[in-house]
Amino acid sequence: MPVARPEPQEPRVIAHVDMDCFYVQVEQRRNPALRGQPTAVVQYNDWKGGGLIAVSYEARGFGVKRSMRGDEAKRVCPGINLVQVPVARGKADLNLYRSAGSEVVAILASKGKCERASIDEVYLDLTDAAKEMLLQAPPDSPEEILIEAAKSNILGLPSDASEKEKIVRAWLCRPDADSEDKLLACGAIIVAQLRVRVLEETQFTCSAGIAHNKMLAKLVSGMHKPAQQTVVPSSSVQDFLASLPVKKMKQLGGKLGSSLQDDLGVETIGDLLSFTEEKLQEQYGVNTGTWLWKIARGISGEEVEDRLLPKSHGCGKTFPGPKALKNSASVKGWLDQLCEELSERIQSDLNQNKRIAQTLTLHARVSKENERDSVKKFPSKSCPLRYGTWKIQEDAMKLFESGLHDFLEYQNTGWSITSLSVTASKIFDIPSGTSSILRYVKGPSSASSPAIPDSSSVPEDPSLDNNVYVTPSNEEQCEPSTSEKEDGKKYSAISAKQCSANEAKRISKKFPEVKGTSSILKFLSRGQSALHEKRKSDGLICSHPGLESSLEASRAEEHNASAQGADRSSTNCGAEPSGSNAWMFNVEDIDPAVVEELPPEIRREIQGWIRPPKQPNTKRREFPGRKCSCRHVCDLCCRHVCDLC
Ligand code: TTP
Repeated sequence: MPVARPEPQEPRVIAHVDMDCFYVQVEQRRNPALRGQPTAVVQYNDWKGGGLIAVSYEARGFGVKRSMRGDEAKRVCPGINLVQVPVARGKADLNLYRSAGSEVVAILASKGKCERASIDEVYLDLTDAAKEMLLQAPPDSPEEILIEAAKSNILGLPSDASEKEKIVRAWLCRPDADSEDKLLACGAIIVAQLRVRVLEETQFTCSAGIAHNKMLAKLVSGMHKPAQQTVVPSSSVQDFLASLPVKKMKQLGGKLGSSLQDDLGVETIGDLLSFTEEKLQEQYGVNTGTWLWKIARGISGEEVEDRLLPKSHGCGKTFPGPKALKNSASVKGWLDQLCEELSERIQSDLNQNKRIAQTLTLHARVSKENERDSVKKFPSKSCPLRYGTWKIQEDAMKLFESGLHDFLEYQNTGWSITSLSVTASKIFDIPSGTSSILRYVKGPSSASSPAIPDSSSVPEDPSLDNNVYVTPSNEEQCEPSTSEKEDGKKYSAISAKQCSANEAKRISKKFPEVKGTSSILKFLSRGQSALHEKRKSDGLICSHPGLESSLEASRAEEHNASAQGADRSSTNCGAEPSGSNAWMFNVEDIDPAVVEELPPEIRREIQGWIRPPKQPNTKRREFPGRKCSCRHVCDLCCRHVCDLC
């Protein structure tokens, strides 16, 4: 649910940069013969020529659209080149595109705070860079303006004038401009410079929006594609929003947007101006009401996050129609493959970025035989993440079994799975001074590397204890079997035989109590409790049974739920269980960018959870004649009727 954030005191310069037909450009760089040709990238599933996921602008000129399949695209544009997405483990392998995106991010991040918003999108906070330019080398001569900046589209200026470029040059150098516009002009020049660098260094073109906030920058970045940028001066915000259809706004594409249309007759963002803040709050709650009132005026306080790396990693696969999985063996086969990929990705994140993921979540789309229209969803399940491919595979399978148990409610019926995914979330930077732990969680073979060790197996942090642990000199030597402390006392890392159930229990129970633990354990334990407290206060906690108790706990919960006549939500959110081995995860830990990579059905479900949290709303309201049947997380608890339906 949208939240109105406080506005910054000072004007900011924010850019949203979006690559043009990104996967196509990556393929064109791999095969330059495709440059300038109508080209599309198609899914690995080649039914009817495969679904198009990226379409070049040349192909778009022939009427080819992303919604088409390859066969249809060929009918519309016989000369089209169809390139298949690389495949690994029987599913799309996006690594090529991910690393191409990282190349671009590395360049863009050189000028200010940079938030990687998806595989091919980035937000930049260029306020400091723009201020510096204004102080050191303000644009004062139209002739000296970089050509790419002179080609900017500036809202409010005539866009089709024959002398557009001249007008833009003059606007960028206006001596009588107010300070906001001067900063924006500097921002436009900086973005143009960055886009030129991206082209020179990666061969990719991109488009951008430059405005005083994220919302406006994002709204205009795709306005003039490909390879162009659009600037939103404050003076043109009202005109721009007046005609902007509500559904174009990021958070208004779904039920809130439909409610605005159906219940208030609002078609454009500008239409919202006729409602007072109180009226909007009365209708949609304090937070959403204020947020709507502000966006109608182009106000948004959302900050650019300093984040170049994803908040989570996810791997998913869909099994449409006859490909649906109907038995545990086939689920295990696919889960093993998904987990193998996930394991490789978190291992490489650990090795390269010194980041550690803490939560493993399994999502699935399941229907019961003969009950295809049932609204009951498969409950997503989470547990502490243990490093090592086979451990992730084992835990994921247990999560699946636990979810299936809840889903089937003791019925002895057949089922069929149309999508599966695993996500590693709650990723933390490993604090400095904990390098020895890295030796434990990484290893030459991820399949043999251990879980995050428990307190009994982790070397003490030298900074905290006199028992100095000598870090092994290379990875091979520190295979996680048995190591010896200087005092001769042996300790072992978690052995392959130790089961996941104990792991869940140990991590959630022991961390806070461990004396003289390594700093990573302290860090993790601190992170846990801080997050827990925060989520409790936010009313955001989603409780997921630890592995050991998942079946028992879910049975008990189920019993409770049925006793209360409550509908268990698909996110398994609910009152915090009293069991000490409960494991908490926050849907906010899942990166929206990663969600984009998941199968569409799962994506929709998760996107329902990861809307920004809403503070408790004291004014409860109802839409007459409507009953909630959705699975939104409401602002009081997960079993209440949600605010939007
Ligand atoms: P987009 O940025 O949505 O689109 P695009 O870059 O292809 O084209 P545009 O110039 O209009 O921005 O998506 C980025 C990449 O993400 C896209 O190249 C392919 C991939 N993608 C999918 O795999 N599935 C999808 O449903 C979408 C929308 C994109």
